[in-house]
Amino acid sequence: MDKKWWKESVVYQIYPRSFCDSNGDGIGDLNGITSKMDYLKELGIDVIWLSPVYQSPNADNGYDISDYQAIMEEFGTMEDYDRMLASAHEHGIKIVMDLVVNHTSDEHQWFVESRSSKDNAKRDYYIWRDAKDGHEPNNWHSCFSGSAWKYDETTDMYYLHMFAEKQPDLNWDNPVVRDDVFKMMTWWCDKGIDGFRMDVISMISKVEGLPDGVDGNYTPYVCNGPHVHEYLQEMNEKVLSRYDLLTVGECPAVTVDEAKKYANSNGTELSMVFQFEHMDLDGGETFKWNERKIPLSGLKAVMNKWQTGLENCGWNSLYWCNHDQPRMLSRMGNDSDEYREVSAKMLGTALHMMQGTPYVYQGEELGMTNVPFGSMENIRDIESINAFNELTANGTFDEETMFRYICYKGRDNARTPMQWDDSENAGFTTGTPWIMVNPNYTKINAKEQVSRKDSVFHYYKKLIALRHTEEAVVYGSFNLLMPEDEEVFAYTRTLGSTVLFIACNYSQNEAAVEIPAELAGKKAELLISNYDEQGETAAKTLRAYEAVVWKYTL
Ligand code: TEU
Ligand code: CA
Repeated sequence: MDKKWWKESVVYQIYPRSFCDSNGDGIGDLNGITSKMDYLKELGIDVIWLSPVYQSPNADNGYDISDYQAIMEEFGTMEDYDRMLASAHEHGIKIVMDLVVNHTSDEHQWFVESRSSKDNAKRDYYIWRDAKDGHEPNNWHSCFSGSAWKYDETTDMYYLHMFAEKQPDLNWDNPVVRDDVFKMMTWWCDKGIDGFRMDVISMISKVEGLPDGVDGNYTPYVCNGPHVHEYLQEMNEKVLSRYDLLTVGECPAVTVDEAKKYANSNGTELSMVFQFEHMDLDGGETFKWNERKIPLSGLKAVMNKWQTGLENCGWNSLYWCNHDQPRMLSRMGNDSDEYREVSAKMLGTALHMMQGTPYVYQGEELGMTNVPFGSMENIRDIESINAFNELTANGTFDEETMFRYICYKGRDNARTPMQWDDSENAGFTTGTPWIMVNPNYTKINAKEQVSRKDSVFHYYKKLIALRHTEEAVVYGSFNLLMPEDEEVFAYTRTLGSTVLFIACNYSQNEAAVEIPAELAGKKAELLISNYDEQGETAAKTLRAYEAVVWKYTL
């Protein structure tokens, strides 16, 4: 298998608004990130994925960009950015920028011009259509509730927005748009950045004619569209291939077969994709709002499909959470005082020992949990707010139920401030935070965890280090064990004569594991475990949320 630095790396995602506030305005910023570089170095990560820091009116916290070559005022200046980049590089940490080019803000100069008249030179930068029989051009739903079309009085036409009204979709079929995007990307690459995370990049090519979907479902006409690979190959040829980058495409509705193209090992498109199938197991894509847990057998089946499906022909990304998902611990583990740490370590083990590039979302390394929001007044996320309004108005849920679902699945769970210490506002800000702090910061915070050797932080540090010291963790082939079992997630990773045996108990009960025959009774080295006492060889039962990694040399 081709060796690449980005296959051997662990990425840490920073959501800048909530990471660290350096000037007391309640909003995280670039100088705040720079001040935490030593912390990230100690954790041992290789790459930072920075959620958007560009100029933005913040309808969707920076995923609505009004100038790609300027920094959001609240976050600082371009000088602050350059200092952060230099500091990261001095620490041996790379920076991957979030590239949001399926859409811009409606306040971007391109859109301001585009909407001004039908014959404006930038008119075709966006997707404009006439009304159809007096209503929207088609029946597509927006990801953020309501129709995906917005009527614009100036020219008596509609524009397409797959997300919020303030996020008009760019028209990628226009070669001038592509060139402008590529120029902007080149400008960032020349600054010395190390890659791009590409927001909803699977959605940039829409099926011609924009046909109605069943019940308004746009997926077949928007995701993995007719020209998406052609456009990415063009991007690769004109920009990406000229630098040494980590590129990861966020790809709603991607299948393994599609991923083999996006992340092909010839390197003609991207390094890897974010797939969603495992996140959708509790209802995600079809219907997000519920209180379901992700079931283990389903999770294993999906992970197995991706692990084996991309082996030797692509590359996986690995994640349990990000800024769009609730906290993994509350969704897949156990966030009670008794099991929080042990289950956080178990989930980390299950993820980090698979093949692919792991992503750690800020606070995951501390075992941060979902948030007791109390009321809708504390919710900031446009997706949650719009969904609340739509689904309570149309009678799908009563307000209480919908609010409960938002507390369980809403994106704000991941967006409350990073918990640095037990001082006021968790040490995130000296001012008033833009979103509430999780009250559990007094017991869950970085300061305490860094000072305690058996913390989740130190466990993650060890997991990350294993990727750098054990080649089999990076390049070993994956083999799922016990596929039907509802309690144990076990697999092996094999590289040459090395076999890693990974067993994780996803449940609170004691659970039996089957040790593969070729390993049974053999001497092995324990690489990591979330329980203190371990025997000489792999045990046949796992305690509550126990995780072990044994290394065999055959
Ligand atoms: O998310 C795209 C996406 O697929 C989301 O709709 C996601 O499924 C949803 O938020 C889960 O509830 C990206 C960004 O990661 C997200 O933060 C942005 O809001 C969105 O694109 C628009 O740019
Ligand atoms: Ca600030």
